[in-house]
Amino acid sequence: MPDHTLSQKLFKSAKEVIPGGVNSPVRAFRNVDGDPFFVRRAKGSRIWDVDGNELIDYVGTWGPAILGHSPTVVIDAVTQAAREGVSFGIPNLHEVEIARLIVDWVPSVEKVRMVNSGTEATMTAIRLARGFTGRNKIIKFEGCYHGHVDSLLVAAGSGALTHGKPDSAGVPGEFAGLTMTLPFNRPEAVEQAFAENGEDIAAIILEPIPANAGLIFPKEGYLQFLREITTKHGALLIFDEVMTGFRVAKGGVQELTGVTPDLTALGKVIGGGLPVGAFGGRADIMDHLAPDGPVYQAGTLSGNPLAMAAGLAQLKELERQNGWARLEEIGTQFESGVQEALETSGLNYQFNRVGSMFCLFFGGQEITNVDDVKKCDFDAFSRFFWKALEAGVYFAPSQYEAGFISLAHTPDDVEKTAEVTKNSLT
Ligand code: KE4
Repeated sequence: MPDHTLSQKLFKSAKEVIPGGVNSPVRAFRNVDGDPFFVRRAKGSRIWDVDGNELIDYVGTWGPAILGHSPTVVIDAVTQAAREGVSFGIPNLHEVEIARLIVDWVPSVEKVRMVNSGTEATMTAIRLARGFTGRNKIIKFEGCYHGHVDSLLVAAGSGALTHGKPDSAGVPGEFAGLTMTLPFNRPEAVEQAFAENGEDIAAIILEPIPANAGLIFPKEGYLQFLREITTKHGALLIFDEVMTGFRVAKGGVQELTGVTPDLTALGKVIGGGLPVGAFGGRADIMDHLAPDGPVYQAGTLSGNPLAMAAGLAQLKELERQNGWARLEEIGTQFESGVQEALETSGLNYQFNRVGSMFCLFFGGQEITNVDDVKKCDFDAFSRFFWKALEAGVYFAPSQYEAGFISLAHTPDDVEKTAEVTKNSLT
């Protein structure tokens, strides 16, 4: 059994001064009924905890580490930028460069604004949709997580789902009442919502490939259906690509599927590991933002030069390496290893993967939305998680999270992971 003495000491101390001992709930390992380890450092596909245990990491700081941890190009870019100034609060060239890159890469984005988290991105996209349409109601889907935005912490995924509290305390009923939460992959539910509320609905927001209730695929034609019904009723379609943006393809899900939203929220990969989010879309909508338009949004550290330099370095390196093709290669090897492990175990668990994002569902049922995920065997998941961790492989500590492969994961890493998976399945 790996030694976790120092992690345990740190966690005890952390809980005295930080709620739950963590700065984000999912890190508390509650879904796997255990205590978290504390990290000392991370490089490439590996992390080392404070007790010296080395782990192959498939969480990748929840998505940003697409090149692997602490990529040299990012460290060099941030170091160079820091020498010229760590924060300005004044327009700077990095902001223009990353905005142009996003506009070039993401099909639906004509203008973009940088913020500091995915939550800020989705929160502002919602406000902008309401300001642009003059309507108040929003549709979201059960199990989709869009950050801790008051109006979207209704039947949310990720940590909210992990902790069995998909509706947060502290969100007034008046806020939640403006959010309709529907089952994903059920067009009839959306048709009914528009039939009953049509002209009051400002927007639909969704993760086009939900990855906060595991990894769930939209049924054939579903995204196009959402595009058509929102257009028909004068509502906006918002893709929350904080997780999928720049990861599943250069232009995200909207490039993969050809379905073009009106607004897109971005985050994670875009910051190279530093705090960055962004939202963008049609220029006629984005021009409603202050200082030109009536919808207010602001941020002291928005466009921070270090964060912009990190994001630019990461995105350019991803393109230079033709990262998406390589991630597909590594992902394919990873998937065949998992499928072989499942065959050996005789378990008919469901394995979903798109590029470098994956989820192993501990159940044989078809997975079409979060209701199906809730039928998984969470005890079996927890046993698997701990056995894999003890064997040196760190998967996301919740059945409701996706896993991430990076360009730093080697064929040997993937081969070892397949072996560990085979030995950890029970
Ligand atoms: P942040 O505010 O955490 O940067 O982004 C919120 C967010 C928005 N949209 C999607 C699709 C997201 O996945 C997220 C955040 N993802 C979680 C992991 N499932 C972050 C991990 C955490 O909460 O600690």
